[in-house]
Amino acid sequence: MIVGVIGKPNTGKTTFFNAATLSHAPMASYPFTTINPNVGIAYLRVDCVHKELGVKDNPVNSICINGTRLIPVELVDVAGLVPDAWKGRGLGNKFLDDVRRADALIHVVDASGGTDEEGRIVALGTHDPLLDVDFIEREFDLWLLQIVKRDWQRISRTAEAGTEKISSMIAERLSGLSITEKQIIESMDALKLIREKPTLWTEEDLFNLCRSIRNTSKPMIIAANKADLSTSAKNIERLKVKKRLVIPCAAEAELLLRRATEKGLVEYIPGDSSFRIVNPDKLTSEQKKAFDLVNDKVFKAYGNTGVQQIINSAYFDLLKSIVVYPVEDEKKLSDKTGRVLPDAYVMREGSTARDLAYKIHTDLGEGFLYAIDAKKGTRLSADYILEDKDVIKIVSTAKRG
Ligand SMILES: Nc1nc2c(ncn2[C@@H]2O[C@H](COP(=O)(O)OP(=O)(O)OP(=O)(O)O)[C@@H](O)[C@H]2O)c(=O)[nH]1
Ligand SMILES: [Mg+2]
Repeated sequence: MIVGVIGKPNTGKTTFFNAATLSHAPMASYPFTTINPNVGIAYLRVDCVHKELGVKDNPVNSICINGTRLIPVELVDVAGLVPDAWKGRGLGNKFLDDVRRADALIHVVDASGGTDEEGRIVALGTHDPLLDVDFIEREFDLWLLQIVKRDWQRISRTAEAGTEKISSMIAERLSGLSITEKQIIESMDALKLIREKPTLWTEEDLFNLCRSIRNTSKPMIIAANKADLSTSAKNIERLKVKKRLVIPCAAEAELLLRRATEKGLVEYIPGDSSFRIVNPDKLTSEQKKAFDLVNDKVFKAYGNTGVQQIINSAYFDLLKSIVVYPVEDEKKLSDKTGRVLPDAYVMREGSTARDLAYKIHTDLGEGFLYAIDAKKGTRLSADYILEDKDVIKIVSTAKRG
C-alpha cells in the first residue's frame, strides 16, 4: 500500500512529506519547487499489542516507544497540479503519472487562502480553498477520462460484439494505476451503465464513471494545511461542508518539532497532543518564540499538528487497514532469534492467514499448512480472516530462510 500527497503548488506538500518521513526534500514559498517525486517512509501510530499481552517487546521492522508502536508505511510527494494539468499544463501529466501507484491520496490544501489556484502567493484569505478541492478532483477525473477514451470506439464495439468484457478492457487501459476490475464493475453498476451497450454511453457517462472509479480506487483525505495562520479556522469549517474527510494540519509546526526531537531539544512522539522542552534554559529566544507560537496557534487551537492523524486516517479510515503481528514462536511471541513481537504488518481488512503468509514470504504462502492464534493458542485455517492486533504464527512446509 502506498499513499500519495497531492495538491496545487505551494500548499505545503513537501513540508508535510518531510515532517512525516524526516526527509530533507527541498521546500520553498514558490510554485513547482518539487519536480520529481519524493518517496519516503512515514509511520503509522498505534497502541502496541505488547501492553495487553503483558510482555516486553523488541521490535525489528518497527519502533515501540512506551507502548506506542510506529509502523513503517510508504508515502510519495509529487509535483503541484495546476488547472488543465490533464492536458499537460504546468508539470501536467507527469504529476499524475507519479501518483498512479497510490492506493489513497492526501490532498494538502492551503486552508489560509493565501495562494491562488496556481500556487502564487496572494493576500491571506483572498483565495477560496474550496475551489481547490473541486479542481484537483476534476483534473484527476479528466486525466482518467483521457486514458479511458483513447481508442474508445474500438473498445466499445469489441465489447458489444461480445468478444471481450468492457470492464476488463477498461481495467487494461487503467493498468498500473492500482485500480481493479472489481472497482470498475462496481462503478458501472452504481451508475447503472448497461455493460452490454457501451457504444451508447455518453461522454458524461464516461466522465461520471471515471469520477466514481477515482472515488473508490483513490479515496482522499483533506489535509487543511497552514492551520496556524489567522484566516484558516474559518476555511477549515467551510471545507467540512464538502463532505470529505477533513483534518486541520500544521505541517511546518510538525516539521519543527520532529527536527527539534532529533536534536534532543524536545520530547515529542508524532501525534502527541503536547510536547515537552527538555531544557528551556538552553534555547535561544528565537527558538522559544517558535515553540510558543506552535503551542498557541496549533496545540491550543487544534489539539495537535494533524500530520500523524492524517497518515493514520489514510490507512485506517480510507484503506481500512489492520495491524497484525507475525511471530515464529507462539509461546515466546518471538522470532527465532528470541526478539519479542518483532514485526507489525499493515494489511487490508479482510486479509486472510494465507495472505499474511504470502506477505512474509512467497514460500511460506505456497507451503501454508495452518496458522496459530498466539493469543488463544488455537489453530486457524488458511482462510481465517485476520483481526486487528492478531498475533499469528504461520506453520508451513517451507522453512523461513
Ligand atoms: N504557515 C504555514 N506555512 C506552511 C506550512 N506548511 C508549509 N508552509 C509553507 O508553504 C510553502 C510551500 O511549502 P512546500 O512544502 O514547498 O510546498 P509544496 O506544496 O511542496 O510546493 P510545490 O512543490 O512547489 O508544489 C513554504 O514556504 C512553507 O514554509 C504550515 O503548516 N504553516
Ligand atoms: Mg513540493
